[in-house]
This record gives sequence, C-alpha cells and structure tokens, in this order.
Amino acid sequence: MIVYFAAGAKAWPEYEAPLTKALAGTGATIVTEAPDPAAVDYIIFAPGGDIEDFTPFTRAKAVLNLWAGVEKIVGNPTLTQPLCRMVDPSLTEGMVEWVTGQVLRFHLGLDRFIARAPHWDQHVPPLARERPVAVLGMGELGAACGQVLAGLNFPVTGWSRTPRDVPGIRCLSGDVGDALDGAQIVVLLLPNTPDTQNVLNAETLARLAPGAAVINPGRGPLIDDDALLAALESGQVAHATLDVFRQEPLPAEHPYWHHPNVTVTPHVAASTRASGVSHSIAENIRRGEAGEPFLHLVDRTRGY
Ligand code: NDP
Ligand code: OXD
Repeated sequence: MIVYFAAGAKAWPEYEAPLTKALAGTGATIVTEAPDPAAVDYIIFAPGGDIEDFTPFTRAKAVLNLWAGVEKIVGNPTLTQPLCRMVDPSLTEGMVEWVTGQVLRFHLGLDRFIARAPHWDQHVPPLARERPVAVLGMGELGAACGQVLAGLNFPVTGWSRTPRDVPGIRCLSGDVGDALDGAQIVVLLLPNTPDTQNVLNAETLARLAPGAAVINPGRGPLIDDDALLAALESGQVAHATLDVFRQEPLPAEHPYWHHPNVTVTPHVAASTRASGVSHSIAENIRRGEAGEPFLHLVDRTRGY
C-alpha cells in the first residue's frame, strides 16, 4: 500500500518519524514523490502541498488533509476522492488553550498591567459569570472551547448551522444576531464557506455589548475588516485578537498591525502537531483498508 506524503517537502522532516511509527505494521510504504500516481492508495495533503490535479490518482481511496480547514481544497474540481479533514485531540487542546488564554486576558484586563509607568490601578473586573461569551461554530473546536469557558462560569451561547445540544452551553441556530445579542466576547470558530463570509459585519457587530472583544482563530473572511476597524474606532469593539486573515502573512501595511487595540497572532492558535495528527491519519488509513467508513469526511456540498 502506497501512502503519498504530498503536504510539501518542508513538512516532511517533521512528519517522517511520527508517521512511520504510526503506520508501522500496516504494510504502508510512505513516499514523498509519486512518479506513478495511479499506484497511490492514500494521499496526505496540506494547503500549499504538492498536488493541484488529483485526476491521475485513480486508485487513491482518500485524501487526508492535515488541516482542519478545507476551504483551499474542497472546491478543487479534480478532486473526486473522499476528502477527510483533520480532527485530532492535540489540535483541539491547542485551540482550547489559546482561546481560553485570550478570553481570560480580555476578561481580567491583563494588558493594563504591562508596566509602562507607575500606575497602581485596583479596578475590579466582573466575575466570569457576569461576562456573556458567544462562540460562533459549535463543531469540534467551538464546542470544546465553549465547554471549557462554561466550566469557568462564563455564560456561553453557541451558534451553529444545525441545532446542537452541548452540555453547559445555550445553543442557537438561525439568526446569528440572536447569538451575539449582548455578548461581551465573541469567539469565531466557523469554517470559511460562502455562507460564513462576513458573518461579523457592521450590523452583527452592533448586536454585541458596547466595548466587546472579538477573538478570531477561525478564518479571516469571517470578518468584514472595514466594519471591524470602524467598530474599534467607535469603541463598540474594545479589542480584537486576530489569528487568521484574508491574506496571510498579513501584509505589512495592513492597519491591524498598527492598531493599538488589535492583537495579531500569525495563524498559530492551534498548530498541527505531527506526533498527534499522525495517529489520526493512521486510523483513517486503517479504516480504509478494513473497509470501514472514514472519520471526518468533508461534505462538499456544505463546504466543510
Ligand atoms: P467543524 O466542522 O467541526 O465545526 C464547524 C462549526 O461551524 C459547526 O458547528 C457548523 O455547524 C458551524 N457552521 C458551519 N457553517 C455554518 C453556517 N453557515 N452557519 C452557522 N454555523 C455554521 O470545524 P472545527 O471546529 O474542527 O474547525 C472550525 C474552523 O477552525 C476550521 O474550519 C478552521 O477554519 C479553523 N481552524 C483554525 C486553526 C488555527 O490555528 N487558527 C486551527 C484549526 C482550525 P453544524 O454543527 O451545524 O455543522
Ligand atoms: C487548520 C489550521 O485548519 O491550522 O488546521 O488553520
């Protein structure tokens, strides 16, 4: 069985040992080049990887994406093989830590204590139970983050396309404004699809409580950037922490870099860790070989 690592030569040194270990005993031969595409059984892929045309991979049983987000591959018209996205405990843990850190940073006003001058400010923050949080996206990552925040006593409202039932979270679907109403913090964990683009715009930002925080580890196109900049200017949004952008790396001249109330992180909210995700890849290959259904299949009609 041939497994083609087509996630880019730069990524291979990090993956070689963990993937080899995870696939040991399966009969897999991992290759980093595929001179005969018709001989490949599984393709491990990442955006910016080695394949644009999937047509010659006639035997491939699945394309296994190393990323959770699939917007860069899901619309590829040459892709007819099943596409699986990455869901892995290490990815979820990383996202939960990053989101919780950013929420607590805003909630406790920790930036006020970065010493610039002597300033003995004993302002008392509200308790978490007084700080409503909206999490847009109640999937693998949004639900996990929402539950940890709810465990810290934040009143969490979650929003998804279809109705969900997540313990500890008030779950809504339908009008996003209802989920945002009065929220003091909003966390975006939606995929980038035609339906989710600009979900945060002038109208929906106005539904937040004045002085709210926007935290976006989802995808750049979820936000209308001009509307967010205007909301930062008016004070409707007090702070934005942005990990993802319409163009990455974020261009040097972008106003976000220089805005005093914006934190830019370089798409690091939940990094794919080779040791963790290799097991998830191996499990899907095992399933494919055993004739069992693949995990985390992407629905091309939904786009995620
Ligand atoms: P999932 O597919 O598990 O969850 C997506 C959620 O979004 C679901 O709850 C889904 O609703 C909801 N959703 C999708 N479309 C709509 C819509 N039109 N209206 C309302 N809700 C919608 O994805 P993950 O949680 O695994 O990942 C979410 C995103 O996080 C990824 O797509 C990626 O963009 C981003 N990400 C960012 C990383 C980073 O480092 N910055 C790392 C990993 C992921 P429903 O439940 O009804 O299907
Ligand atoms: C992902 C990401 O989608 O890193 O996995 O953004």
